[in-house]
Amino acid sequence: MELEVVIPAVNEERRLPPTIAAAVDYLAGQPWSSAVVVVDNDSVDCTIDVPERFDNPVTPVHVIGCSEHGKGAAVRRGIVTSAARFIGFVDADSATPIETLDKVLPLLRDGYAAVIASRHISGSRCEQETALRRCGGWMFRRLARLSLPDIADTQCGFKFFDGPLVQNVAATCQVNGFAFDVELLARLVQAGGTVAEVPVSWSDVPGSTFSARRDGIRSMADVLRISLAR
Ligand SMILES: Nc1nc2c(ncn2[C@@H]2O[C@H](COP(=O)(O)OP(=O)(O)OP(=O)(O)O)[C@@H](O)[C@H]2O)c(=O)[nH]1
Ligand SMILES: [Mg+2]
Repeated sequence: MELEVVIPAVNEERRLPPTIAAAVDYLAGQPWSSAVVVVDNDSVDCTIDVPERFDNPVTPVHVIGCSEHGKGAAVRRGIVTSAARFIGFVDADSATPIETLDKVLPLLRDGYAAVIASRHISGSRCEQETALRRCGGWMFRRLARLSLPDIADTQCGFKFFDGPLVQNVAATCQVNGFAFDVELLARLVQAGGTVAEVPVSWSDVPGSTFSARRDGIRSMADVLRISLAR
């Protein structure tokens, strides 16, 4: 299989259907093979029933579980269980349009280890959230630059990778929360991989699972730990 799209999801029965519908619609129109896998963490709503509604022979859609909690753990589970040539993840909220893949796949085929959507480079458009999120995001980016000085936005929920390379690296990662992207990208770069950022037209979507207080503090601590461990 050419491309597997992982969607980490917890209690996403409302945001997931339009996201999978758009992904399947886009992927079915491509000349290469693909599949969608939702990685659920004990959702208490009907999240696990959503994927089968979209399953089809051209673009299979299925759901798997994850014993460890957190977005990072879920994305890693999707990565290590895939056998695709290219593997990536998108958030359940469709904040980044799936058509961004038009720019991503050619770069992966050119040999980039990771191609990631970025809200902070020239050409991107970002309809940004509250002042608290903007301020937290700014601080997080400063800390992330200690590990990844050349990457403007490590946190956009739309990243695609060389499959075998990311599988090797993901198996060594440990951060389970929202800062996992920094660890994964830093280890890819340490392994000799190159990262390309593509500008994105990003829109804030209501229903975020990210809590500035709970996840923000943990993410700052994780990103600091990642940079100190280098
Ligand atoms: N499986 C799993 N998925 C998670 C977990 N925490 C978050 N997610 C998913 O990870 C994605 C994160 O997206 P959002 O909730 O939009 O959070 P965000 O994009 O970091 O923050 P915003 O900028 O507010 O949108 C969503 O698809 C969530 O359902 C978790 O513990 N387990
Ligand atoms: Mg989001």
